Amino acid sequence: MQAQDILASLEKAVITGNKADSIKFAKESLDSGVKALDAIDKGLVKGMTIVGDKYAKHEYFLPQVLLAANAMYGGLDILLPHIPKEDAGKKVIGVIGVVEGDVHDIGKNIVKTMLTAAGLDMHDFGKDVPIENFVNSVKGDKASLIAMSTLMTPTMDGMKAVVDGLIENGDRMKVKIIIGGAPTSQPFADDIGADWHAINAQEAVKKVKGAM
Ligand code: B12
Repeated sequence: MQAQDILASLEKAVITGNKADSIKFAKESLDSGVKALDAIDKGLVKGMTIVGDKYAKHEYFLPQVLLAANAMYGGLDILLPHIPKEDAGKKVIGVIGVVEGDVHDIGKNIVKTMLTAAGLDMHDFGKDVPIENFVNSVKGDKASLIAMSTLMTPTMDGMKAVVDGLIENGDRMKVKIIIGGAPTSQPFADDIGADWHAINAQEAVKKVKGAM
């Protein structure tokens, strides 16, 4: 099978919510020398973007989206361990999580893996993370990077609450803050006093590695 066909099969596996195929073609992509990151970006993520569009147009409903997410995770479980890792000597400690009220964690998990592969020591707080867990991470986890994700508009304010909490407890200047997820942007990051916004995991690595 050609690389192009494998990527198209991964995309289709997510769109149709077929976890078995997602796993099968993820393995096939590795066997055929397709880079894990390409299989994720040009296969699985592409499929999930189409699922998102269909959901927005009411062509898909939550059960289909759940099946698609499940299929996406099937492929990710195979591919993420194959992202090449850098050995970065003394490690920067980072914490990452999805802000309170939001359970969308697929993108966060990709960003976590990419930052880990880039040599950071990432502590994963998971999803629906209380504000104070992020705020206390500088003292508790010795974090010098906080990465926050949200895909929902109503939960964006949680990011500002984290920045405000860090200012209040005197830790804001000890930590860099990067945010991401579809409703966020660099102007929003500037507005709430975060350091960076990144559109995807690759850009997150570039911004963090460039500065830290
Ligand atoms: C899959 C999905 C679900 C799954 C989530 C499964 C899971 N484990 O994550 C399920 C079915 C559970 C779900 C539930 C809901 N969902 Co939903 N969901 C989606 C969908 C279709 C895809 C999201 C996704 O995984 N994309 C693929 C990943 C790889 O992309 P990504 O998350 O954007 O991540 C990339 C970048 O954003 C960035 N990034 C992400 N995080 C971070 C963090 C940092 C630090 C950085 C630097 C970068 C970064 O890098 C990532 C990788 O490159 C989106 C539609 C869409 N177009 O996004 C709706 C969407 C996000 N959902 C939506 C809604 C409304 C809901 C529900 C409220 C629905 C309901 N009525 O119950 C619930 C949420 C419940 C809750 N409290 O959280 C809305 C949000 C609208 C809004 N703006 O507020 C969307 C946009 C759909 C829509 N058009 O209405 N959903």
